[in-house]
Amino acid sequence: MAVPEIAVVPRPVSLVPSPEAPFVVAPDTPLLVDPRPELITVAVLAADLLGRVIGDAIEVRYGDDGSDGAIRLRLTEALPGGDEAYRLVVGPGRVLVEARTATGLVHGVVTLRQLVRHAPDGTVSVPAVRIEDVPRYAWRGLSLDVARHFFGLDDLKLVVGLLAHYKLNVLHLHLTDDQGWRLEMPSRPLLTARSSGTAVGGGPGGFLTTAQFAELVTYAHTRGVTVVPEIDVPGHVNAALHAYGALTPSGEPTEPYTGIEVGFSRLHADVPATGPFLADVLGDVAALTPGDYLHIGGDEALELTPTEYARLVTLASDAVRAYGKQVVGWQEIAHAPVTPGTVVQYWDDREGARADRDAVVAAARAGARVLMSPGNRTYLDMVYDSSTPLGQDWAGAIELRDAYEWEPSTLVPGLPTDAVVGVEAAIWTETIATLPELTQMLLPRLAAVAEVAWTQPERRDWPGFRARVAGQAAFWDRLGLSWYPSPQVDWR
Ligand code: TNX
Repeated sequence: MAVPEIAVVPRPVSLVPSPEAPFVVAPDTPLLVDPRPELITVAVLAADLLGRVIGDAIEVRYGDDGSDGAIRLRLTEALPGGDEAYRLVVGPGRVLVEARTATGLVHGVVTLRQLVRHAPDGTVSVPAVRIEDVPRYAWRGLSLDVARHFFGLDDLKLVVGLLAHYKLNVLHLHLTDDQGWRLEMPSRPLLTARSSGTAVGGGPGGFLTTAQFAELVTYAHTRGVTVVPEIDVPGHVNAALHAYGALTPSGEPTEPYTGIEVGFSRLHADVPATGPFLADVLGDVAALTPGDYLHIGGDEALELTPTEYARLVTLASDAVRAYGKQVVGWQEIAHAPVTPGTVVQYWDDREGARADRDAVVAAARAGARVLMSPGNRTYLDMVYDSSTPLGQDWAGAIELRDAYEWEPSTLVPGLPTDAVVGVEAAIWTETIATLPELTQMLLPRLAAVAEVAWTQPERRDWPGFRARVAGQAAFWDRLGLSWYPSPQVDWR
């Protein structure tokens, strides 16, 4: 099956090809915008994104002289849908991208970028089309574990670019775990001084300075992506216990950990240093984060009694809210008291976790929102099949079709449909140490999860996705990215 002439991923709400001639991109095709501050940033980004795919610099011009042959970005209130909606109209004489916000315009530019064609004679063109689009879910993310193996600012920027290309809007960073602490904490300098130089298997580790984190947040924001930092407590804390011995009952720091077991480390509710530690690190992270959400982890704290677990999750959640942020936590936090608005991230869909499932439904009925990250669909560190050299398989093998063909709203029986806030893929990095390894696991499955999150269920179908995603290979190749040529797709 050939790639359709117009192949957008994720699939838009409405896409009507026009019989008109395509828009031909000339070396001097300008990008026109009103000189409003919020538009200048998006125009510069658009010129960069389009310029790179077109293979020529695109000049931004402020104001609109009404001339033919231009690409226009325009803010308008007269568009159905919310802040992320956009409309893209391409005809022989013009390209018009309209949205209510800069983020909507970024989505439109990304769609435009996916439509660019290179003819053998060197002509660059965009087929005539009219596209109206708006996301299904407000939260469309990727959770990336930079604790087991560290990925630095340049790698993270590349990941943000991929997220934006598939209209994903959250980069959830798993910044702390047993093996390392990856974000400089002004109030607790020993966390990175003592616990950033380790990683799984004895790798070099590393950490983001506060300045690098701020740079990443801005870079992401420009591309419509919000960074949601995770400080994982009360389990997964060996890096903290190694840096600050006062957090252990004996007062002695623990040894560094470079293995891949989970569930053995823990905070202690009755250790006096615990409360101030949580207040300090969550305060630091809140101060560094303009976004509304902080993730407190809460997963796999296997050594705690339910009562002590609830005490510690409540302590962390109260601190997050005191700093003006909303709480996100893995599904286990549903066993602790959950305040309305809290986002519970559903991940373990196995038989053994049915008690969590019931607790998640109860929390949602009490006002929590649920983020869907089922391990057997969206955990992109799972192998593709038994021949995949990297990854784990505790949640099963996930081929491309498995990542695509599932429905978030009916996954958890009894969950109110409107409790689902979105879909987030996750990639844990116990077995993944380099950027090529990372993108090999992300691509093509990230595109599948993005379509689950963005596209209405009645517009999704596997044969259609299978044909359209084949067109993405040229883009990954142009960026020099390593990706997995799933045998389920005819990549040609
Ligand atoms: C489970 S999913 C974990 C992580 C591991 C991952 C490996 C979750 C909330 N916890 O600690 O890295 O499995 O796939």
